[in-house]
Amino acid sequence: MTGYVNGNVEKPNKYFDRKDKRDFLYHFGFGVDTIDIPAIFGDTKYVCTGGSPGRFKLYAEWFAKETNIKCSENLSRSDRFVIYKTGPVCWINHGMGTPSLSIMLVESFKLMHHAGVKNPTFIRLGTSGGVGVPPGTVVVSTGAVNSELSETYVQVIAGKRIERPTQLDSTLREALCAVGKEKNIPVETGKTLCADDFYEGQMRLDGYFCDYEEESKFDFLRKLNTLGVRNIEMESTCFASFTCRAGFASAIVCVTLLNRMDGDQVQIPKEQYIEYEERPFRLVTAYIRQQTGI
Ligand code: R2B
Ligand code: URA
Repeated sequence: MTGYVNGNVEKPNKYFDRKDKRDFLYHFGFGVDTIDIPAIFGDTKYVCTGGSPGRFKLYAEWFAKETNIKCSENLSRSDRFVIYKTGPVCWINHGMGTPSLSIMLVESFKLMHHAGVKNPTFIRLGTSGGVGVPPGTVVVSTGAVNSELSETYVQVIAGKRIERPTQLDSTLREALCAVGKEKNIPVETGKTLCADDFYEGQMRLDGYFCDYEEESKFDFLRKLNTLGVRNIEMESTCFASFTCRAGFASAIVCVTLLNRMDGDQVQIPKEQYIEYEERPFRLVTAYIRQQTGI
């Protein structure tokens, strides 16, 4: 666990913070020299993230309305990610899959560093497929499992496999679960499988390709369930590993859109979909408001 800290922002890279080369966050479209990062982001306490740009705009607007705090314009100057700020909460989408998420996290960590934020909490609010839990369940992850079913995030650097731990903060998880109970939101805890794709990687039968049989799909889902996996998404190992490595408390709160034991297609009436999407938001917002008093 060398290089892992708890509490303060670690500055792991001696190259990016040089006086002669002022840092530019390419996928956010701004840098140290183009905007006043400490003035805009210096009071951040929470970075809430999830896949879809539209959902994160909506979450920021809902939060602003609920707390009577002004919602910023989209602060991103690139079309890769959106960034909204409502007081101490930054809302940034991360796209789909770990490569996209990893870019967003690295630039967010650098953003927090340049802003002088010492101890931000990162929370992923996402969607997922349930493994033996009813649709609409909010799974607060106890750990993240990769596509080879090991609790590590694998990075390949200079042609070498590097395995990093995927720990999440248990205090934060317990606090979130307590809020969920209080708010009557159906919450479960369990491991989350981080798949490398949506179709074959999650053993769906509705992809374009499928060279396995239906029984193998169910064998796999049952195996996952036995291992304590309660949902499947596509970012958890990277999210857990990066935040843990930087020493930031983090949690993954994903609503299940379907029970994969019952099917593969995600086909939910719009109203129902919006209500499901609201659940992680309601839970996380209540937690943040409880912690900050806003
Ligand atoms: C959940 O939903 C997306 C795929 O539909 C992916 O980003 C994920 O983790
Ligand atoms: N996201 C996923 O990755 N899988 C699902 O089944 C639903 C949402």
